[in-house]
Amino acid sequence: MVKEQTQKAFELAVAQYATIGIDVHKVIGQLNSLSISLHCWQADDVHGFENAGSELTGGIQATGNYPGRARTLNELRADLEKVLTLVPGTHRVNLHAIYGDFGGEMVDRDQIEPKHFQSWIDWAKKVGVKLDFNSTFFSHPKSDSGFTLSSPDKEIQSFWMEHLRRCRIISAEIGRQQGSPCIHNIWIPDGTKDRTVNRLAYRENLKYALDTVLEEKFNPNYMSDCIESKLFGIGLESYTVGSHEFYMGYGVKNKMIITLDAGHFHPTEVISDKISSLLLFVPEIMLHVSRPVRWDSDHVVILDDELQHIAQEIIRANALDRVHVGLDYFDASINRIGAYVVGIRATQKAFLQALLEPVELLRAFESEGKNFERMAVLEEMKSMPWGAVYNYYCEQAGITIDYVSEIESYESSLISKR
Ligand code: RNT
Ligand code: ZN
Repeated sequence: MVKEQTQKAFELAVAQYATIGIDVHKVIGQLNSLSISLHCWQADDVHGFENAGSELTGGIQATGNYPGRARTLNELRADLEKVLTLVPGTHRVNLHAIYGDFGGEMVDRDQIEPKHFQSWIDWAKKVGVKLDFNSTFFSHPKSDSGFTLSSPDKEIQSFWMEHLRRCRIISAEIGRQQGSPCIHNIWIPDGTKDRTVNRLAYRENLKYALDTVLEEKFNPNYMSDCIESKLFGIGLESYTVGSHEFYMGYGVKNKMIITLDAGHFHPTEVISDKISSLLLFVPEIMLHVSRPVRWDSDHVVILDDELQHIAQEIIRANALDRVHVGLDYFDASINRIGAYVVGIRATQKAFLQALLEPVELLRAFESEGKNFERMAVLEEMKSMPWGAVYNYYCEQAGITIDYVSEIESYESSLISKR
């Protein structure tokens, strides 16, 4: 139900955007078609359900010990369902291999099968979301050496190749059943703490492992792989096998989806500027929208400049259909449902603002050399009433804009009892 106040503010906004040639109703339709892939791992600080005590490794860290993390499949699904009631739109859920339904058994990474994810597929259908997938190359004794697919130890390397092989089969089965391609992300933590004299050798190993496993082809209507680079991990500061150059080369050569994680570059380097380049050379891009604070800290996404630039670059490149938008952060220091909702809302707001931009007008200024005019309009856009549009978008979809108190009551009635 749209409140009177929301409706009034919206109507004023529609009129104001009309003066710069923007059709707000059309924009709402475009925004509504943006499915954001929600990372299941924010709900439980990247623990997964393999065996209760497993420690998070691989150079990533969830800091904080806010009470109430999801400890079981049911708790995690309940949390995700709650999140989905608090944001407009139809979204996706991004699983990791360690989140399988293993029924209390120890199923090792080289043993997982589609049947371990059938209850997720059924759940997703019931809840009305599509699933994406990730191989899990961390938090396992066989990754403790710092190497997985790039390992010089043939036994370790084949173990992880088998994991990758199975994850692709699982992804394809998910995609087949859900009638939408499951995007399967490959990120490995491989690297070294100190300087290595074998930079080339590990990369050759990684290339060999990927070449071998990816030789098996799947129906693109069922699944597509994407590859995610990184700068460094905690304890792996000096060398990362899967660097940006490695995967950019690999992705361009093999026409693969490249994953850009906002936290995986130098502190002043931004992914927003990479989008228009990559789009010329790879078929699609997967985004891991994250917020690095000095390092790949995986803070909750907020509506900051870089998020706005990312959305603007995609919209200005008219590439919404070639970019998969996923979230990737894990803040264990605050209410985890709230962390999801704030990040999703921020992402939607960034895209909304980008869609409301009078890009043709701005381009006309630019081609005439009217750079002051371009700057002025860009500045004025920042205080246009896009917030009124977002509130209307929520309420007309039956979503409350008072999500804070909703989350507080979910916390006091459910989460606090965990
Ligand atoms: C790690 C990568 C990776 C993970 C998830 C859990 O630096 O960003 O995407 O965050 O797979
Ligand atoms: Zn990531």
